[in-house]
Amino acid sequence: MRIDIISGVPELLSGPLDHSIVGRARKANKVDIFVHDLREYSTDKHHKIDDYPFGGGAGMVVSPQPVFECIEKLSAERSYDAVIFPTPDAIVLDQKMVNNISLFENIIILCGHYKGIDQRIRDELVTMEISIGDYVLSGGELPAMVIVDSVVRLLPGVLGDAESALDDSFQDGLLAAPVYTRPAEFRELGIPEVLKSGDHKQIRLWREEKALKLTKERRPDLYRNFIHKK
Ligand code: 6GU
Repeated sequence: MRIDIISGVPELLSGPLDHSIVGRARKANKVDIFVHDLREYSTDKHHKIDDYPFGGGAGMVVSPQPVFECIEKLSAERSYDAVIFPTPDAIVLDQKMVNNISLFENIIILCGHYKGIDQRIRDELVTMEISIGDYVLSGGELPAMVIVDSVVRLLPGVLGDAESALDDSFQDGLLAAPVYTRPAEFRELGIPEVLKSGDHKQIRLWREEKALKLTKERRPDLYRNFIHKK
């Protein structure tokens, strides 16, 4: 998979893309990720990428010129399965959408900043708009990293068998059961006996029971869905 990220603040992206699972996946060529500085595409003499909103109002709006030129340049080189725009006024990302995005070959993620982006960019270039939850962030860079991380970990060969994504919370529609590591006793705090039993069937049953209980308590919406699908 190839991911092109377009941003007016590319500095925000370097940490998350260079470390941990995403960083390793890039080094192992399981994914190609390129960051494009929107300012480099601006024809303005001060490399401006935004301007005042028509009709007035607070904040600046990302201009169409640099975004159109950047996306047109990329699109001339290969075809893209999706141009994703992270924005709070969109449907909220879930694991099913992440799974679908992970099947794409080439995607663009366009990070907006300030008050928003010129609507003509959304009308003409963006094919998928995604929110990461019902709260407001200052820009699209952190949401873009959320999308990249959630997608990259699903790509073939990125996670080892031991850390298989199929065991993730949400992959079966339930929250994950608690986990423990050594020591089995820490400051007089023990762990559930069954996890030390070596009885894999009992361990599986214990985890299923915990997952169901947690989901019912914390996410009744997911729980109802899970019960209905059964
Ligand atoms: Cl995708 N962008 C911004 N700026 N804020 C958000 C969001 C996205 N999702 C939730 N809040």
